[in-house]
Amino acid sequence: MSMPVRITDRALHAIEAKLEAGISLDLDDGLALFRTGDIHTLGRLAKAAKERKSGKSVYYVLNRYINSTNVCYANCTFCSFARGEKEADKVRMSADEVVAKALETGTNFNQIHIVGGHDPRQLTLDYWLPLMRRFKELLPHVQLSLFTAAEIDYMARRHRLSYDEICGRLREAGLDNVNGGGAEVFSERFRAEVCPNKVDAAHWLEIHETLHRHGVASNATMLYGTIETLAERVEHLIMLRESQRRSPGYNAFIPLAFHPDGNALSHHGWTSGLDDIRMFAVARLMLDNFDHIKAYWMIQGLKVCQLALEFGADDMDGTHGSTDEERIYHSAGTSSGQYVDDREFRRLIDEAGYVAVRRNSTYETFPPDWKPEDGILGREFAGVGA
Ligand code: V47
Repeated sequence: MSMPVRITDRALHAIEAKLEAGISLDLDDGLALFRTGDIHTLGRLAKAAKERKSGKSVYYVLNRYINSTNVCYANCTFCSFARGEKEADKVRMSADEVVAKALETGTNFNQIHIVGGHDPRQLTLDYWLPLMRRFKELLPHVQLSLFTAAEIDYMARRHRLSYDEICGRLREAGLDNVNGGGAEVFSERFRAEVCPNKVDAAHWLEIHETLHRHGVASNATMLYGTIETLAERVEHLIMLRESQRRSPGYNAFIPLAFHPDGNALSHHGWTSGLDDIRMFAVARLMLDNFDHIKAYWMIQGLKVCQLALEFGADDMDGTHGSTDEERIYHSAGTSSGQYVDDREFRRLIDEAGYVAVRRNSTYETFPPDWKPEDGILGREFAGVGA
């Protein structure tokens, strides 16, 4: 005999009815979800929403992750990664070094993920366009997931190009996907205090919408756990949902838990496991037009990310090359290592009762043992506009 489902928070009854009728949730619903003490119902609703989108599939990618420069003058107060030109531990890779790093452990991977600082000597089209073309020649099976909208805004202003022009040039050179960073929290109050020198919310959204019109897919993020209010979190999610309606092309949303070591916001400390889990679930329920909610092991740790699969997440990102040096989260105190084997992703996904599916940046899928010699297979998830 099955047990009746017990909902202890009445607000969740109305939300469940809306979800079943396919009605998007509003600000008050989002606040009720963040505040509910009925974490089990929250998880059940988010898991059901995930399964309506992608059934039993949970995705991972064989990836090369590179931070090509940590020189940055944006001075965001949450950041522990940025270095100035004269600091001894600045890292600025030449194009040859970036290529060598990507190839360090062979060619059997499907994505290169690169983000870096606002570095006047590296963040130029003269550096990036030839490097992107070189990657496409050497590794035609690999998708390029490069930059954030903040970096694209920086390059556009430097070269005095419109967003339309720069997105067109980057697409032509082989850009497949743009990473979700730089979004932080869209609230003007938050940005004025935390990241006043970075692209504002309207321009961040405009860049992503322009990329989508050029056929470049993208991700979106939110940095949570500092000075933002719960209402600002929900408003951020609603702004992303509206942007996806105007110009579809976002694949995944990734909640970025604040890491406090070595930055000016350290006094906010670490996010809690419950806050992390709620963040995944609320994102899944608010973002009804995003296919994927990504739980990135390097950020919340493998254990929380596996639990996130019970709370609406359907993607664990993936491997880094074995010697790669991710710096954004490692300089801010993450205890995740640099490398997790793809067998470990499959084991964790399988143990959670899901089917592990290997993907690339735009969610084209591959058998686990796929190799570049096998040629491109499968297009179950078409990526942009899917
Ligand atoms: O915009 C920086 C964040 C972002 C800290 O698209 C921090 O798959 C927490 O773009 N604590 C850049 N967060 C990283 C990024 C990204 C990350 C993971 C997945 C994807 C994707 C993209 O990193 C920045 C900022 O929001 N960040 N410092 C910190 N101390």
